[in-house]
Amino acid sequence: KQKTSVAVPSVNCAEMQQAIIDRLHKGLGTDKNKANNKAWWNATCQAVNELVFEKLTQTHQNHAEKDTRAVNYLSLEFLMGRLLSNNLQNLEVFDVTQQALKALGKDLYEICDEEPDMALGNGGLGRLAACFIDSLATLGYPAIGYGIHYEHGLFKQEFQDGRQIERPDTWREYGNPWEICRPESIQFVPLYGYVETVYEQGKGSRKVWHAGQKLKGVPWDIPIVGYGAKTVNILRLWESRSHEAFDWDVFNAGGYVDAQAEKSKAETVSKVLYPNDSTDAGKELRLIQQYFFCACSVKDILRRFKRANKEDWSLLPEKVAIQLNDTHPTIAIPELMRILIDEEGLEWPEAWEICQKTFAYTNHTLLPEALEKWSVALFEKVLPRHLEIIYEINSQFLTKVVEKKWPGDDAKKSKLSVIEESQPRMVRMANLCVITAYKVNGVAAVHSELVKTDLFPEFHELFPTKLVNVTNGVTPRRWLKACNPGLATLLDETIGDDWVLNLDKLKGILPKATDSDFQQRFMDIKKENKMVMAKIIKEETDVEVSVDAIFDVQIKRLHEYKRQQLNLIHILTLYKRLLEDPDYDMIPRVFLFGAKAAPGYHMAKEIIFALNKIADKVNNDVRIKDKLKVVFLPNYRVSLAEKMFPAADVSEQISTAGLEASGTGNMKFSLNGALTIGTMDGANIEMAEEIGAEHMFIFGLSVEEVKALKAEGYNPYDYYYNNPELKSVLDWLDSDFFTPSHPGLLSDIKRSLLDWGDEYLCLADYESYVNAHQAIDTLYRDQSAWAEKAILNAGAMGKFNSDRSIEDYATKIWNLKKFPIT
Ligand code: 26Q
Repeated sequence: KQKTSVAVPSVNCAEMQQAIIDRLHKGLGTDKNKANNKAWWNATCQAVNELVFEKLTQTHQNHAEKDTRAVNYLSLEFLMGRLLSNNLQNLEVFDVTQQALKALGKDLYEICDEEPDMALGNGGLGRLAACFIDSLATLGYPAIGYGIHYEHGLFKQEFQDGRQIERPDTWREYGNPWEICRPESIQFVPLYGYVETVYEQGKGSRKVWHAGQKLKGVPWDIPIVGYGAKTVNILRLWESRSHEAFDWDVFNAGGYVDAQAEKSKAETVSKVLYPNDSTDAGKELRLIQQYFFCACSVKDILRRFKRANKEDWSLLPEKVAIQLNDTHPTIAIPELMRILIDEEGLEWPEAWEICQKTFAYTNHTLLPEALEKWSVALFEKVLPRHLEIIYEINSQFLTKVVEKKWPGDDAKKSKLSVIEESQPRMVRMANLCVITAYKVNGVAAVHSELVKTDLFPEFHELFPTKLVNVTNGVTPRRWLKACNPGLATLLDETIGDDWVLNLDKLKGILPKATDSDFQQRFMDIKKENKMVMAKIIKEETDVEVSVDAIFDVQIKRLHEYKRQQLNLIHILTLYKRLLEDPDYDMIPRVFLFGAKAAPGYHMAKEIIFALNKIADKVNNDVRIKDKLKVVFLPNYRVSLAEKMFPAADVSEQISTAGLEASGTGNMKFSLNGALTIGTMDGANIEMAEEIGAEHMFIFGLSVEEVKALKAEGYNPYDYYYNNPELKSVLDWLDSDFFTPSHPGLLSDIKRSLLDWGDEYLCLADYESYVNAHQAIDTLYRDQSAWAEKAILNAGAMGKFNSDRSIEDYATKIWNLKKFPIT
């Protein structure tokens, strides 16, 4: 097939060589004989930047000139991973650069491995934001990502005697070639203090917030190169510094030391990413982080708007869409109200109308404990004026909207109120979002339905067109083309190379699913990827694994609802069978895990510990003849994920039905030719629609069955006593078999599954999970049948690409038009 892509490399090999050498000399003050790989990496990045900055300026000028409508994506997290290989891909200069470096005696893959991950996110939500800004740039939409320039991203994970230890992440320790500081766009952010009501003759009153502290926000821009490199958007990350002039008052009052203390306090605001991927109860610093970056971003948006539109505020909703990535940036709503009313002098009704037309909100969770709440007292202390505004929004909503619909119904009012009348009183951020936003979306079809029926049913009655669905997707540039060059090349040769921009083209391989030549090539690529992985496993954990084994992979944050513990008890089941019958007939399996636990999440850490202890035992047990291996790779992160997805045979997507909003790893696995063992949850359901459920290993209770079982009263002991194999495996955890001379170290896992109620129904799904694994074993014995299904999986992933998600947002929510760069 011919090449269908449009762009030609903007540089040739000789020019790229020269550019890299130049950057070594002029940018880094070294030369090719002295430079280490880090320096080569840095020089290569700088050479790439010369291509990027040109397009960045072009894009910026185009957008500014035409004052186009743009979307502003506000997110506390952008889990970018590495940028060099991605930028090379998107600029379509990867091959040229590889040749250039080769001529200089360097290997591009090794150079790329020098880059520290930009881990400014926890997991799914943060990685989704990163995929979305890639797609926005690729599709040519005017967009800015706004976030925090954390000095330390998500902690680095190490294991000590099987237990997780957290170490600080230092991605920026020696600078970062991708970011540009923009001191010309700094902003100042007030905090604390009190609100004064100022009465003016004939004009009524106005509010003045006298802040007790002010922070300086310094923007760092990361260029986001779209594939084909026509549009280069930016990710703008705010770093907090002290507001010198403000602190000088302290200084001049003789408080030199106090002023220094103020300075380091200000700098803590952007110091570290909170490592929880569900709410971290009420930490003041987290609220300040949220307000700090929202205030900087809203001011930045308004500055740009004013430059083009003077003060015609009614135009704001036409020019600006603000997307809130979960409730974390909700404070942007009262902040916009505050600026419009207190600083720009608008009346409440007009300001409120503008806000309602500007904000949209994405919900990512149904877990009740993950719905964000802040105590009223904390709000009053940190953001007194915002609390007043929230009270006013709430009071108007309750009297004008809820009272109209349900007159005299106080129960409805207290349920829908932004203020929860608990002890202490709390501000419910999700309610504020749903009341204000013109659209609210869930992230997969089933999740969006549950948002309507279970999470916000009354809001759905009040605003029947507000709640919509946009199913998540992943960028095929990073998650196929860059991470799996073998498969990408096979696709290029089979269906042409424009699948990268139009993933529906993958359908083109479906007719090849039964073609034995194609099957062979597909499986050979998988085997090569497994060999790369096996080498990493050996280096990282000293465990030897065979690439003839099934690589069965579960990689995601550690959470009880994601049910790594169900995987664990299945592993114990196989191990027990092997010990009882050394000839037990099974295809060798390698169970691979990668997961970080929130540092304060006890049970998650216990599960990591247990898996590591089981791994020690299993991997060193000669009796089972290498039929079983368990590997927990430390420090799971984007760059490691890029090596694991392409090497997987089996994808574990086993959350309790109704609890995983979407999942996005599930898509990456399938795209790279792994088969899914999964529940009917999140996007798994839509994947089954696209692939055909018969080509997946679906097991377990459905959402409806989960509800029914919980309603009738679930008792895990019923399953324990009725299934002797399950009972023996759970009892095993009480022994000292896995923790010699320390019985009971793994008992909490058993207790959580029995005495503490097994909230996530592991025992209810156990039997059907074990059977699904049996079916995997059976299918794998027929390599051709396996290959056929793997191909059918990859070929059906067209829908799950983030370009489609972004087109959905653009049409259903943002009303955004593409903007061709000239
Ligand atoms: C909130 C308050 C205080 C501290 C931390 C947090 C916090 C941080 C991160 C709460 C939640 C998160 C992250 C949530 C998340 O990643 N959700 C996942 O989003 C994915 C993208 O939509 C979905 O695919 C997953 O199903 C969902 O779990």
